[in-house]
Amino acid sequence: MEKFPLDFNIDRISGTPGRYDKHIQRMLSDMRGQFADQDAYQKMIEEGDRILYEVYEIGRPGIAGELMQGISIIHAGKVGDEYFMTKGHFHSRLEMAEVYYCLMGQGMVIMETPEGGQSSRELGPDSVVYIPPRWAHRSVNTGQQDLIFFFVYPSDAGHNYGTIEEYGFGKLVVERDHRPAIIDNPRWVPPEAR
Ligand code: M6P
Ligand code: ZN
Repeated sequence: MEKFPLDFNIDRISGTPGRYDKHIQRMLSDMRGQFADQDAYQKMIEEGDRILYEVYEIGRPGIAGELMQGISIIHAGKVGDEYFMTKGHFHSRLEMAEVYYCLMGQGMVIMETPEGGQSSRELGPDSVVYIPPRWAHRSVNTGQQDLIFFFVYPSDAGHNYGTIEEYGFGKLVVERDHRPAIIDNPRWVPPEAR
């Protein structure tokens, strides 16, 4: 019991948890090939690498029945007209679900099944999104401030980035007329045609 404290607080200003086991920072350079506008990506990289999002993990043993918790912070910005976003993943154990509780900011969760089914939900202060089993998920910051949300998922779910690294998601979230719009990803190939 003592090895894993059972509670923590979240700082309402910074969104960071009072304790965590792992702090992951994902850089623009970690997202090569993920943003549709490759020229805009290249230009941004040349101006200097930067942190796109951060994850604070509160660990538990990676065994059945345990839950992993944490906070994700996606910074505001765009590559071309596409908003900053996470890499996105399926769970290695595909049947495992996840819950997001948004504390601050504005964004979207883009979801996709292995068969190519598409869905999305909005994230805003105090909204909760349930990501059902089998749905890959990527979160996107469509606002001007950090998007900060709490997540919880089975500790043994694992992350599978494979097909998403190759094809991306079927939908992109871009700015159109000063507001977010969901458009088709030209690079995406339906699973049955891969
Ligand atoms: C969410 C959770 C985490 C995930 C993080 C970053 O907070 O789903 O499990 O690690 O987003 O997303 P990704 O792993 O796709 O880069
Ligand atoms: Zn997940």
